[in-house]
Parts: sequence; structure tokens; C-alpha cells
Amino acid sequence: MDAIITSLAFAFLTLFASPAEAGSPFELGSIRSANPMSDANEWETEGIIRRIEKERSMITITHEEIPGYMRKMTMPFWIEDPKLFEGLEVDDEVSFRFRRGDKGKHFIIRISKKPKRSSK
Ligand SMILES: [Cu+2]
Repeated sequence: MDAIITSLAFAFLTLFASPAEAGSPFELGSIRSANPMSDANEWETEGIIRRIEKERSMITITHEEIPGYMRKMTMPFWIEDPKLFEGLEVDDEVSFRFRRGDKGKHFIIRISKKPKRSSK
């Protein structure tokens, strides 16, 4: 009999304990707020390659306007992963994603050629 009461009591404890543990929304909230700027430092845009300098890990691109960040301009970007240079040539139209790093340098994290358009 004692054993039955004990297991019943345990079952009740488990039942009532579980909802209390469902406080995970708070954990989710803190995970989100721990990194509120995760996307604020990255942008996606398109442009035309003007210069490629592998030895300096740099590539100069005339990029389109980036709303809320930059007007259309020609500027250098840094490339940390040399693989990203593969297949790129001056005058290529590209779409790319970059992040702002230390000292205002902009690092390309993904870049791909746009399909060549037929002559306008
Ligand atoms: Cu710019």
C-alpha cells in the first residue's frame, strides 16, 4: 500500500513539475536577446567588379545603393577566404554578401557571378 501511495505521489509530482519546467520560453528569449545585432552587421547587394588584387586579399566593386547604409559607389572589399576569388574576373556582375569588421573594413562572406545578360 505504501508503495502505491508513493508511486501515486511521484506521478503527481511529475505531472505538476513538468509544466513548471516548461519555462523554456524564457531561455529562448535570452538566447535571442544575447545576440540582437546578429544581422545588423551584414548586407547583401549587387555590383560590378572593377579590380581584383589577390595578393592584398582585396576586390574593388561598384556596388548598388544599400538602403539605410550606403549610396551607390565604388569601394574596396576584403576577402578572407581565397576560395572566394575563384572564377571571378574584372567586369563580372556579381551579387554578394558582406559584413563590417574591424576598423570599418568590409569583408565579403559570399559572392557569386550573375548570369551574363545579352547585350543591351
Ligand atoms: Cu560602399
